[in-house]
Amino acid sequence: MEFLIPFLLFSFVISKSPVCATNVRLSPFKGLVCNQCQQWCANDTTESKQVRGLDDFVAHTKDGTVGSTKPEGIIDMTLIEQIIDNKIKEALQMRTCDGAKFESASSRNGSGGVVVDSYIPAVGFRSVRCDVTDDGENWTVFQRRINGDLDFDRGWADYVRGFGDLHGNFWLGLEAMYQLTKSGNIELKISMITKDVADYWIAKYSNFQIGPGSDKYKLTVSGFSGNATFDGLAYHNNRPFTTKDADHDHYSRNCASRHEGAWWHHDCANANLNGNFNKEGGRGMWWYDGSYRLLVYSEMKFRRRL
Ligand SMILES: [Ca+2]
Repeated sequence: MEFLIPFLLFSFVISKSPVCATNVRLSPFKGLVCNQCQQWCANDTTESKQVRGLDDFVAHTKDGTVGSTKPEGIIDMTLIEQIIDNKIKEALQMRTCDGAKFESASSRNGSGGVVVDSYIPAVGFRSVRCDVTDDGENWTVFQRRINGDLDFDRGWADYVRGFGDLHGNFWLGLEAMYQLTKSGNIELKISMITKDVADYWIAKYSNFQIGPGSDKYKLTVSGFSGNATFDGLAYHNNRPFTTKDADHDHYSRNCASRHEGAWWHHDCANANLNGNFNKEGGRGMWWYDGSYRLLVYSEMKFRRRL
């Protein structure tokens, strides 16, 4: 998991230099690294003054930068670390792609997506992938499958926490999806490419929300439009999420095992976008329109309704 790497680095560095940890604490996210902090820290460790000017210091964190002017009187690096940590959380709180500014096409990773940093309560620091080229509007992607390199046949804990690589195949995680959609007024878009004739399908839903863990991350979805030949999610409205090791469906056995795809199963499914990328038939990755229409690409994303 790429999310873990910065924190492992953080743990290593802080153990060597706890006094000058500020720039390390800032480092998990690109663009938030305080290049000056190490020097300030080295110069000031013997002094003790009040913290002033810190608001100005971090005023630009929302833009992904940290002010370059040293905050006056800052000496207590532990206190600074705590305050900056809170300021960053505040700045990144529940950040999705809606408000993100993208400097230029060159900041994109080459496949129509940009990764931005977020802080999600009950989840922690998490990056999210933004789709910025599909129709010129910013969507927060929570499921992406571009090839069969990543195994999606996983259990409950993985689907709650999330897995994969934001630059490739991934599932953002049900808890993050709940937190980021619980305010309501969210719409959903699914982009798909069929395997047989390479049709590019869009399925949009004007209303989308994921419920809390106490409701097994129930799906709320309605208001279908788009050129997909069938409304594959209507059957799943108000259904809790089922994985192969957590059965919340109406089927006598387990739908996620039957279709090798965790989903908001009913009895069982009209869509199986987490199915096995490399399989045909009911265990594959498909959208139902009278038959299992196998897919070679899927991207599920949401945004605040305009
Ligand atoms: Ca069942």
